[in-house]
Amino acid sequence: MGKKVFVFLVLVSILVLAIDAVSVDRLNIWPMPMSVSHGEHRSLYVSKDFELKTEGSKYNDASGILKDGFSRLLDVIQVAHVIDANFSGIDTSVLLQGLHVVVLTADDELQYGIDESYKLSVPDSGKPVYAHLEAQTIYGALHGLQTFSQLCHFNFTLEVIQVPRVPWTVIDKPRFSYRGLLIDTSRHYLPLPVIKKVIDSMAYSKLNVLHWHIVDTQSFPLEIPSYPKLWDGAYSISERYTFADAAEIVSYAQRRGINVLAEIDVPGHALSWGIGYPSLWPSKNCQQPLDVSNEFTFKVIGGILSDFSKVFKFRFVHLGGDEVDTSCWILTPHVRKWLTKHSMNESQAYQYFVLRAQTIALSHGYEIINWEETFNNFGNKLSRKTVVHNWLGGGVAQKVVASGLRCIVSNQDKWYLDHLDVTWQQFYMNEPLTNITNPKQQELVIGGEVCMWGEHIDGSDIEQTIWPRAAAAAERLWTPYDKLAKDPRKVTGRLAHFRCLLNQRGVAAAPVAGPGRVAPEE
Ligand code: CP6
Repeated sequence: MGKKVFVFLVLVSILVLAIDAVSVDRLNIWPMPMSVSHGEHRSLYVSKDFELKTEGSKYNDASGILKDGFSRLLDVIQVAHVIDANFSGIDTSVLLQGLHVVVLTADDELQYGIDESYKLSVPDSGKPVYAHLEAQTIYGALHGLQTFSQLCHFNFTLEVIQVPRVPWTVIDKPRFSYRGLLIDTSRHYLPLPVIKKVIDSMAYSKLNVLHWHIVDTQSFPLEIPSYPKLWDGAYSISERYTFADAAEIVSYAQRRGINVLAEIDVPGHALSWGIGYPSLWPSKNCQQPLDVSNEFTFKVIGGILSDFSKVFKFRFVHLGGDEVDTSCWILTPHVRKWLTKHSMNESQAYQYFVLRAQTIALSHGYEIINWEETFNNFGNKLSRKTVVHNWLGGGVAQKVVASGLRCIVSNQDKWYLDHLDVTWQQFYMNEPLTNITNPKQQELVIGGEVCMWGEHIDGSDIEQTIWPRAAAAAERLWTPYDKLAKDPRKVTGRLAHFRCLLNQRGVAAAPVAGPGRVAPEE
């Protein structure tokens, strides 16, 4: 590169910087980190040979999680598009040569409550210049890579990727350990590539639990090796997941720092179980709830949970327990007889069922998540290892934590993605600790989850139904309370930017605002 060209480049950079000063004026990081500081006037340019260094890490990356994460980073910041940039003549002090990642924990076990913190810095000088990322765990480091990707901007004039406003220091960790998204593969089958894409997009907004509502009344798409006729309840032979598919999803998610929470919703929401094993139905006319009087019911639950424990390594399993209508139990003669023999009424039988399922899950090493009706009906009987999953509107979280149990928040009027009329602003403003002031009780709210129930969506529109609203909740769950906007209008522009980022990365996120562009003051 000649001297003239270089001078021209510098002039153009100054111009671009002037434009940037206006257009990159706000911090476009989503979710907002705990602490961010940056410079004003200087940019670095990402070298086309941008490399990963790992000296000093205890973590040896035998599984390649970091290497793959770094390679995805290069993809999303579109390093490959910098085909014309020939930096050979340029001062290397403005070139970012790579990222030095130090991970302090050797193992790569992903589990509830692991350390997800990271510290990211991009200096404004050095010879050569490296960005630094330090994390306790590989999964904290992956969050740091996501943040770094959001500091990178494609500069259309220079056709380079730049990190504006160096130096950067980001210190970050999540507010809540459980940041979930529910998908429902019973109401509509979701092909594996669709699920994987949902997992990719979760990682962009630092969500960390994929709650897989696998089966329900409408279909049973998953192969269960112990009871191979269960997936006779699938819609068709092509709308099924093999057990190996499930393992593949778990591994795909784990490599992106995302836990998979498997659910079997019992005793209601389980009609499809009886397609392959009709004796799970109380009778032909009473196909749910599952037959509480039949020992086979609990053998099947035991078989499923035993199989689950081989692939779903998350500490929790979800046992549902919601919307149980027991009325046809008493209309079924052999069930009624059984109830009389055991001196149980219907609601006692519901309790017996849920508690027995809990005991089976505990015997396979799981802690349990149950929908809130179980707490509302017999909260004091639930295992102390239960996490109560809120969804109704009654503000149950307050009561759950007062009773000493843990809670996950998903109120249907605020965090149900299938409610299309709920805006991203309402998602953003849903505060999990509403009316919970005691710090000990606050700790029992382990997080929250947005729910993409599948009655009215499938692979064709799941992305734009989830995004950008799930991202609004993701910030609520990640960012420290005092850094959250009190008025969602303050974050419209930044969310619009994140939504655009999702679009660039191939995720069909819907628009954030109404017609036209987002006003600069928003
Ligand atoms: N399926 C299951 C559902 C719902 C629940 N459980 C649900 C209920 C009401 C609304 C949306 C979803 N479709 N198994 C409740 C937890 Cl509005």
